Amino acid sequence: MFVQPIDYFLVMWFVLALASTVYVAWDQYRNNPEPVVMKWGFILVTLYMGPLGLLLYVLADKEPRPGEHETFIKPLWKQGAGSTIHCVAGDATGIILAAAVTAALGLPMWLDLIVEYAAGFTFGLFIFQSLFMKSMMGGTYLDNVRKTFLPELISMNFMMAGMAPVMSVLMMGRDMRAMVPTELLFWGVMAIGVIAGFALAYPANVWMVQRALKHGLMTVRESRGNDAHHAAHGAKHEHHGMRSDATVPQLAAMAIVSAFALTVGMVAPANWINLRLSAHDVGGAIMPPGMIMDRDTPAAAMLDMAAVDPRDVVTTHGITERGARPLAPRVENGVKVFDLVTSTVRWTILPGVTVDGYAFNGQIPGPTLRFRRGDRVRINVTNHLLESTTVHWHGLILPNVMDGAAHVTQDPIEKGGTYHYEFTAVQDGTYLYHSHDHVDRQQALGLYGALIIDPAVRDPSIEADHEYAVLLQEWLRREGLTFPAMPMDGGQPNYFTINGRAYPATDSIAMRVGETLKVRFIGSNNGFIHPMHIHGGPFQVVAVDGQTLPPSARYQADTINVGPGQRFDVIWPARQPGRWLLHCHIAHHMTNNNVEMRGGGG
Ligand SMILES: [Cu+2]
Repeated sequence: MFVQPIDYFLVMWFVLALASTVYVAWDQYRNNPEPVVMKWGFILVTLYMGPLGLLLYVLADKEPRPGEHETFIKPLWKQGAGSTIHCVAGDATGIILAAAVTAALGLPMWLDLIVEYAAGFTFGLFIFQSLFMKSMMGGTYLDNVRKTFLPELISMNFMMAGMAPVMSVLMMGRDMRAMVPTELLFWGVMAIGVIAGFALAYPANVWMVQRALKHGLMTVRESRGNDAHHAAHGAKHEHHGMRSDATVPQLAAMAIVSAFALTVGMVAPANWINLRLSAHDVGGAIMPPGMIMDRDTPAAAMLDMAAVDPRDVVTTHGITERGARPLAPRVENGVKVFDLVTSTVRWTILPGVTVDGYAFNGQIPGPTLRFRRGDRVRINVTNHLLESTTVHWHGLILPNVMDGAAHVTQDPIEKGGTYHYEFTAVQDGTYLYHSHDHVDRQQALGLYGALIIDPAVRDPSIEADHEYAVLLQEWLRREGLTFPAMPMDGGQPNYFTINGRAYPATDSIAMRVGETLKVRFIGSNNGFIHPMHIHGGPFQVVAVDGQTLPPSARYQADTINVGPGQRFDVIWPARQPGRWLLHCHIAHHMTNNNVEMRGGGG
């Protein structure tokens, strides 16, 4: 539930709002001499506006000392506030109920706004004004509908002119949990919207009360009997007694301006926000800071770049848990069988720094699968992610249906499903496996691993005393959330890992002078090229993309560009004693969140 700091604030706000509402309700019914409709107006508005509603109540309406209500509520600003309360209570209730229903139905935002306006207006006019006020105003229900139509329209227009842009901008902002009624943030946005609507509707209400178009605050003393109502306006207190002196041009101009404000509030956000999307499309997604989201950004793009929801994490792995651990196959009828299971995990890349990612068998990178050329292998992939996935065996020659390209060679593996990949290894060398469904997102979040196929016949010229595979990845972690890193606005990474760890939490390889080390560089990342460099002299490149180079084609280098999907096997001799670095030569990739730690990072 607590995903962002604002969630703590929201809990505080709603506790205050509930406490304020309970107080206002208690005081209204115990002490305050005013009509039932106003009691409920203040109760609802305090529920929506929290402590601000309470403040308004005690400053403008709560009887300060017995018998003073009549004089206390006389000032025009209080009358205007009462009139606005009245409008907001009805309209906002309609709008909020409609917003919850339209979100549940998954209507696009633009239609949400229209339904909300209609619901707010209907609720305000037909129920809150006409029905509840009938007892106050006298006359028939239809008389009341007719009389209150124009004032209600003007007030509602201004109310929605304030509320609509707040809803559009905040619900479809960076944290789209605001679109989902089961999230506190949704109710927080409603509260801000009501406050904005109140502020915009207030001036018009002051004018309408002044011109006797609307009722403001009133006093009703129960003890004096049913017909002893005392309106605050002295002479205007009798039934049917409201005679407005507003002129037709005044009313027309007010109505036109309110309609213009409404149009701006409803339509203007569509310049910047994709109002065709619905809560079903993108509700709950939290977008990275700096991502460009405009009126054309499709829902799929938002889902692709959205943070992993920390509430989806099923297991947490500390700094002692390693990725890329060798996975021993079991042999069934001569077939080497591996089981891979995907899930959402919290993975530690540095002491105190975790990422929320997608893992095979709870590891980032996934387990290292190693077998021999000529082996028959079967890999059962079970998907426990909340989204579909597949696995592609990068660089392998195999039957098309085993290639793992979602929607191309197979249907994606849905949540809870399993796909059996089976093939015979006809190559040897360094390969990799990775997700091939929403690759942009899933591989960047950790769905990759090393695939090492030993030659059928040993070749001492490509062997070394030590061996180490380097699987590269970029990460974007901000505000406590992990987003898939990608070369796109808002997607730039700020952490870089080798085998799921950033320096100085990376591995060291202990060797003696004269020994050799075979490094298998694997471009398991998918957005950036990393010029990988080893200190202490050149290495020999002996294989490229799994293909062993003939001796005449092997070459010396000390830096090699490892692009996404590429593999290079290099042999590095330890020539001098000491500590020698292996790192990416893009200096920024040697930092952790832009910080160099103990001489490096990443
Ligand atoms: Cu790099």
